[in-house]
Amino acid sequence: MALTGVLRPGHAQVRVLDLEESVRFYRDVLGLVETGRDAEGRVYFKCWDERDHNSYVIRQADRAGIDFFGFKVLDKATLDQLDADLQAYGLATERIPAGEMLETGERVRFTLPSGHVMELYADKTSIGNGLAEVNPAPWGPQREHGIAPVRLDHALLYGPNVAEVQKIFTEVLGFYLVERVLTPDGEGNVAIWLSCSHKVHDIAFAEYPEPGKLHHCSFLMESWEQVLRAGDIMSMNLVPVDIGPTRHGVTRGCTIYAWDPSGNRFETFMGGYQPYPDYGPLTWTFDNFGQGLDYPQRKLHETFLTVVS
Ligand code: M3P
Ligand code: FE
Repeated sequence: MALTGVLRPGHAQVRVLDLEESVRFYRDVLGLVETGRDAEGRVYFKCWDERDHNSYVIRQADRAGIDFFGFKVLDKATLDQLDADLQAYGLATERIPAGEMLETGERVRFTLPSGHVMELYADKTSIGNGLAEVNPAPWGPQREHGIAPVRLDHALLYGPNVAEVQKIFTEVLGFYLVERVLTPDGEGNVAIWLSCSHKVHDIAFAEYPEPGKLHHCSFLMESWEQVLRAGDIMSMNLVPVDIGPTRHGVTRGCTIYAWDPSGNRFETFMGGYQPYPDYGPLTWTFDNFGQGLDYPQRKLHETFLTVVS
């Protein structure tokens, strides 16, 4: 098997200002599947075609933003090895016991120099996608409720020390650099897109003075038509849209950025290409950042640089 180590983005825990309003938004407008609530009051969701119990967890708080972002790794031996590797690299790690999140095994938690809390875990209960495992239908009723993305695809996080973050992902966690936007002097990167798979990004970072900020969590749609339909559903529900529908030059992803009721940006997205680890990174110069963000309009939208949660 070629896919080992870190498999994929597994979960994000995001803060919301009004829990029940947010549940209605994520369940009925974004069309996630509610899978549970815990004693702390957190509400758990998954996308319809994900099999593990949860991928997006919300918690009520007095400010929006992201608590942590977690990656699923192949197995327990991989988890222990990556924990040791992170410590050998000089990062402090912490073990969160199994069951602290519903249906989720032990997690290894660490904080990046960008201020973001990351987690690795090997186990989360598979509850399936509602379709049979023998002679399955291609989709079921859950795909028809709200926007209904197929999976949590990636996140873009804003914070300081992106060069150090890149080293941790590429030298310890087995990711590779897919694309980057250079600083105006061309000496460093203002933003990086990293993959642990055949996807164009599993996580991305942009340089920003304040640590630990969320730019967006991204949800995968199956087609451009489904992205446009997502835009229709956003407008029917008066969801504030930030950018799009359009195409990013970076990653070639077709996108809409919009905000949840608490001001957490999310993305409905499809497309891109399929990179391999032996491809060198694609580079965007700072003067083409606008094309990187919004290829048709060639516009470096102000909100992209300044609005985070
Ligand atoms: C993405 C994404 C740039 C933004 C690109 C964004 C270059 O690829 O998935 O959100 O500004
Ligand atoms: Fe994105």
